Amino acid sequence: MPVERTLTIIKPDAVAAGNAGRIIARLEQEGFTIVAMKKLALSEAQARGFYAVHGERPFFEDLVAFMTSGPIVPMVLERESAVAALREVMGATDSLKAAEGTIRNLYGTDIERNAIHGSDGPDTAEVERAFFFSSLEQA
Ligand code: 3AN
Repeated sequence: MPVERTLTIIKPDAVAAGNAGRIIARLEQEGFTIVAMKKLALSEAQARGFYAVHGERPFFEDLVAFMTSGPIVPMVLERESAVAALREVMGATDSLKAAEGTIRNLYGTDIERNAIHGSDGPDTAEVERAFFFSSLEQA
């Protein structure tokens, strides 16, 4: 099993609710190493850029508004099979359908306010890591 890196974001709902620390602790328990981490607020242009692949979807404007509604905590995580392992611990996109005990089940509200983002594949992970962190920050 290859050691991989992926990108996660603790979203504005989870940061505002004071759940960032609990989510970080859970990720460490699940065997992820935090390679890089910061707290920031996305501008509207940055949020549009990050979610550009969803630009034509009906929920895009709401998604941009939500992701710019408060600070977020992006992190680069490392683990064996990090991309798939993170998707598993996050749970389904819709928090209301996420399996018991997953991060979205525990800390999310619905399909939009779902507490956490995780890259959906190794190629996406590379692009998304570079969006938030320089190569020096991920060394
Ligand atoms: P995931 O984050 O599980 O990879 P994607 O990539 O399909 O899910 O969607 C990106 C983000 O867009 C989701 N995290 C969620 O916040 C939002 N989203 C996806 N589908 C919907 C929807 N039908 N209504 C509102 N927001 C959505």
